[in-house]
Parts: sequence; structure tokens; C-alpha cells
Amino acid sequence: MNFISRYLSRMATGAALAVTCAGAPALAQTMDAAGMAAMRMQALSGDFPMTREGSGTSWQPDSTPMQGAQQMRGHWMTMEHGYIDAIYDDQGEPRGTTMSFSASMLMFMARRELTDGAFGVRLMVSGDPLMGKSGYPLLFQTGETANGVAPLIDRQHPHDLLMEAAVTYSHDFRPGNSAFIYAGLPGEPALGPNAFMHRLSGMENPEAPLSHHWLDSTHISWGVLTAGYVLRGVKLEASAFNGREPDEYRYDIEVRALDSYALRLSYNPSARWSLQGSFGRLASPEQLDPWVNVRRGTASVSYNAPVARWWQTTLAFGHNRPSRGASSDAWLVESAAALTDSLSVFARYEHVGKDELFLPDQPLHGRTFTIQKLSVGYVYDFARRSSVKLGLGALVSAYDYPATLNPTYGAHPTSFMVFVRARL
Ligand SMILES: [Cu+2]
Repeated sequence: MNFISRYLSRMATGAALAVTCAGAPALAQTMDAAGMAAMRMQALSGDFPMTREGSGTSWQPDSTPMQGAQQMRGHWMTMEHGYIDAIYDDQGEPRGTTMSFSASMLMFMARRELTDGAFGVRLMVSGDPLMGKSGYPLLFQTGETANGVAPLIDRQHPHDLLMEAAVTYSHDFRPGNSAFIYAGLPGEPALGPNAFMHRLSGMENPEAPLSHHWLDSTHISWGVLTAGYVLRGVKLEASAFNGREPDEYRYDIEVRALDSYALRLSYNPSARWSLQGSFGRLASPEQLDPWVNVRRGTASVSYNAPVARWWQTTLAFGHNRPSRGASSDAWLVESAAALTDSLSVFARYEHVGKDELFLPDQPLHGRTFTIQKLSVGYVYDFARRSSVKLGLGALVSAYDYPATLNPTYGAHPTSFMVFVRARL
């Protein structure tokens, strides 16, 4: 009890945070009491609101509604959230195939208050390996391998069973001033925006973005050490990490040298905005092209509009410059809104330069094609059992690309997914 009262009084005296809440009356209208309380809870990695914390050590707007269930257990504040999707996927003829599969993620976080800081634990697992080594059909998606020989094309690789196992320690110097370290095996280095399945603008959409390998593909890195400093709304952090993407054995632990690095500057100017710019050098990211290193730059902005239950929009740009071969860019704009307590809608537009759509023995191998993709969808929650929501959703995607690809992909493929979701 003593701990809790100390914790509460500390939260109450968090001057900067109180100002954030008091100074946002319009925000208060769209946020319930639990949301405001969540905004006053402190983060794992510093003296700022917990709602700012995204995947790994990334940030999102402070006004992002809290996902999942929280409890106080003795000296620990714990939180769980996650989802299981059962998906029917039809990517459209001629290159797209159909598949029924399940994708899932379960995350556990714990925070222990210390005299001048906090100790945190983050654990995340996924049932994705159950879908098989070649993942699920996703037109124009590339990256990683199912057999260690051929790259995956028009398929999204499954995530590893263990997606994050990390500890954090943060030390507070003065209100709003803190430093932190983060160590993960696996973990997420300071590169890119909040990963797609964690950002509010993207998490309603069950598909991985085509821009994944320009923006957030390092979110499962087998070995990460990050240190950073937070000065109110600004954070500067640096990571040393294992730059190799996970291999096709999705249940194993993969250790390699911390041969890659990343730097990220994040800025949350107000409760509604979150911006980041990051740069990384990935040593030998691809198992099938081990002699190629990649330099990656990313920039992103997320904004929570004070309408409906919530409405988040993210704009992101990524640039990859490999040590061999052509550089390429990816753009992403995605938006999701909860119109009511049970209905949310979402859309994602991407513009990417893909050069991995053909195998080495095919004539178009190595050529870069500009692919545009637009997806729109919705999720309707039809049942609620304590902290679990059951929803039914669908999305449809259309594409645009150079006519050179018509013999392979057809003139106008249309992809769709229907899914049932249980979300904690
Ligand atoms: Cu991923």
C-alpha cells in the first residue's frame, strides 16, 4: 500500500504530465477517465507517460489509447495485451494464392518503480510459426526465406515464436529528464517507426505492410543493446544490434555479433503528435545475400485526431541503400479510426520500389518496379467477454504497377481477407 501511495503521489506530482492533461481539454472530451489515468502512468523507459511507449523503445503520440489490461501486483505494475486472428486470405490470380491461417501476438510488460527510476520487462510471443515456414500469401511482399535457398516472393514470412524478451532500466535525473538502457534477445533497435502491429494506425489491418523491409523489419533482432536520453518530449537513442534477419527456424534462439548500429531522434511536441527520424547500418541482413550490407534511413509522423473514439494516421518514408545493387524507397500512409466502441475502419496506401519479385533464372530478375497498393477494411466487434473483444473484419486491396508486370500479375489483381479476431 505504501508503495502504491508513493507511486500515485509521484504520478500526481509529475508536473509535466499534469500540464499535458490539463492543457488538452479537447483531448479530454475524446478520452475517458481510464485513458487520462493511463496517460499519467509512467513508462518503462523514462519519465514520460506510458501511453507514449510503442514497440521496443519507439514512441507514439501520448494520447494513444491504452491497449490491454493492467494490474498492480505488489511492487509491480503489469500489463498484457494481444490478439489472435483467424484469417481467410485470397490474394488474387494469377500470382496470388489462397490460404486460411492464424496470426497472433501476446505481449506482457512489467514495471517496478525504483527510488530514482524504474526497472522494466517486456516479453512478446507469437503463434505465427504455426502458419508454416512459408508464411501467408501477400502479393508483392518479399523478404526472408522458407528453406534457406529461395527467397519468399508474394508471401509474408511468419514471425518468430519469441518476438521480444527485453529488460529496461531507466534513471530519472530531474522531472522530464531521464536516461535508459534496453537489452533484448530478441529486441527492437532504435530504427524506424513503431512497428506495424503495434501502431494504432496499423494494428487493425491483419496484413504486413509492403514497406516492412524499409521501415520496421528490424523489430525482431536477435541481440539488441540500446541507450538513450529523454528530455521531456525529445529522445535521442543509439543501438548496437545483430543486423541479420531471423532465419526460417522460427522456434530457435539466434545469436550473432552486434555488428549493426542505429540512431534515432524522436520528438513528441504535444499529446497528439509523434515524429521520428532514424538511420541504421545493417550488416549482412539477408541470409541469402550475406555479402550485402544495407544503409537505411527512415522518417515518420503519427497524429491522433481528436475525433471519434480515436483516429490515428501515420506517414512514413524509408530508404534502403544496399552495398551492391540499386537503392530503393518506400512510402506509407495509413489511418485507422474507431467510429464507435465496436466499429473501426482502416486504410493503408503504399508506394514501394521492389526489386526482388523474380528469381535469378527469370528474365525480369533484379529489376526494380514501382508498386502502389491501397487497402481498405473494417473490424466490427460483435461480442465482449470481460477484457476480450471478438470482432469480424474484412479488407480489400487494389494495386497499380508497370505494364511489364501484366503477364506475371495480370492487369488488375484484387486481394481480400476476411478474419475473426479476439483481442485482449
Ligand atoms: Cu515483421
